[in-house]
Amino acid sequence: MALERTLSIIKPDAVGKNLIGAIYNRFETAGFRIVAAKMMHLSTEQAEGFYAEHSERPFFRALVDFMTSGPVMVQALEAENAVRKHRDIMGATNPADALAGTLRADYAETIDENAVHGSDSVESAAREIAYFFADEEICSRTR
Ligand code: RTP
Ligand code: MG
Repeated sequence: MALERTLSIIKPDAVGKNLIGAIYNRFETAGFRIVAAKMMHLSTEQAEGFYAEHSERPFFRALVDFMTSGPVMVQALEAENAVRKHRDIMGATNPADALAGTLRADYAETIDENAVHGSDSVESAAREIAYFFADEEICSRTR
């Protein structure tokens, strides 16, 4: 099976709760390699551009306000089946629906502030990784 990459964001609530290390440990224990990473405080324009697909949804303003409320940790993760595997360890969008042992069940309280983002398809992953990282910033062990 081919290696895949996904774009992961530790959101401002989880960064604020000092959970970067705990969440990185989950990624590494699950078999991901962190191949690029940066801490950022997103501008309104960066957050709006990242979540452009949701621009007509009623929660868009709140989502942008939350994502710009503090620093985030952005990483590209590499593994077999990375997109699916990362969605599985994140858990459902609403932490109330997330399976026990997932990041959102363990570290988030509400659907609006749900600790982590993960790409939802291989195509989104490619677009989202390119949104934050130049090719030369990705330190893949595979090349
Ligand atoms: P994400 O993009 O952040 O990884 O989350 P997701 O795929 O699980 O959920 P998505 O549908 O892409 O929604 C993006 C973020 O918007 C907020 N949201 N609120 N109130 C609502 O019904 C609602 N639906 C979505 C969530 O914070 C979600 O993470
Ligand atoms: Mg999404």
